[in-house]
Amino acid sequence: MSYTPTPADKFTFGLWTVGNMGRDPFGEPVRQSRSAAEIVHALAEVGAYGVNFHDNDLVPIDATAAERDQIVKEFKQALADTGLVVPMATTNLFTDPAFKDGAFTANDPAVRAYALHKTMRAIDLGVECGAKVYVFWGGREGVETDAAKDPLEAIKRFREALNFLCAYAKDQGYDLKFALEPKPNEPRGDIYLATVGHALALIATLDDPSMVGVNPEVAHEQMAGLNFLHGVAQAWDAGKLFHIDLNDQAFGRYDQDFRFGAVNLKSAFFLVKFLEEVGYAGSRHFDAHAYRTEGYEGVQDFARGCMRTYLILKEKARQWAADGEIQALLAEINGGDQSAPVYSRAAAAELKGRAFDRRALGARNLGYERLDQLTVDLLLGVR
Ligand code: GCO
Ligand code: MN
Ligand code: MN
Repeated sequence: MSYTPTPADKFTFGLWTVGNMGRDPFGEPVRQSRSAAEIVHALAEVGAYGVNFHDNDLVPIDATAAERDQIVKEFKQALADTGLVVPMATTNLFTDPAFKDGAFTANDPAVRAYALHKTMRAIDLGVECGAKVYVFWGGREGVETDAAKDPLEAIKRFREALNFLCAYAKDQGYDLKFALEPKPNEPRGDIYLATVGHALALIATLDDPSMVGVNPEVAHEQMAGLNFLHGVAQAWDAGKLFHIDLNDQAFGRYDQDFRFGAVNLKSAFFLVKFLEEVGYAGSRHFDAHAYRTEGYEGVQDFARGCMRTYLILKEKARQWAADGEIQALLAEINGGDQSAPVYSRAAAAELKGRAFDRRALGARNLGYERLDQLTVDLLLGVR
């Protein structure tokens, strides 16, 4: 097994991830800035399939129309030279001070209007570069104090903005889907639409729910103390897994954005297993950063590592599915007639009248300890 990425793996990175210069709240950048074209070439070298961007990762916020066109031309040339594609694009609605109180949920209607203006232009840019998925991460859509904003009003404003932008994209004839990316906090004290579940509930209330799904991120659900796989499964069940942000994170820490699989290998395994087994066909997007200790050589090590770990775990998932002992245990665990009872008066009466051996049900040894250890053995390479 060489674990060499191919375009079929759909591995993507953001300009902002491999272009990240290592600035943090306590320290200045440790790496030089690189042009979008340089980043595209570096990604092609490590075998990535695609590159995603925020409007201002590519075009500076103050660029003139002529500068914009020149930058886009050079970027497209780099894509053509390397064969990389742009599956996803998004808007930076968080860096500029105008967005210090949020974008779509800001209390100032002029800020909300500016956010729509900026997003429509960023959608145009993304579509021009080939994007089919448009991500909404509401980094500043939140509060430090609930005295400042009515949460009901915030949800209403978010909904109105999404309805407006869905209508815009359709009116332009764009082949585009939207994906909401939930996060519980950072950079705001609390961010609205904190988890995958919150986002799914909002989507159901939109004018056209079919156009909007989610972009769950490993670190974000873990920051909320949640099981990422369960959120992803719920999104998949709802037909809403339009995109996914892969990275890693220790529970209870700051927003670490580590290399995929760097911390919670077992969770990463069950995630990869899930995505591969259900046949998720979207991008595997690594929204993570190299350690601040690294130069650009280390950034490439980081990018290679994300993809390599994914491919190793994919192979482990295949082994798990083909492992006789594991499968025998699973067959035992899932034995019996697993079909759900279909309601009828007769079926309900029969079920109500049925005698159960409650003690026997409670006394069964389920074998989950053995199953989990077999999984651990397999992951550690001794099976
Ligand atoms: C974060 C987010 C962002 C978004 C990006 C694309 O924690 O900063 O994950 O990286 O994914 O803005 O929408
Ligand atoms: Mn994140
Ligand atoms: Mn993300």
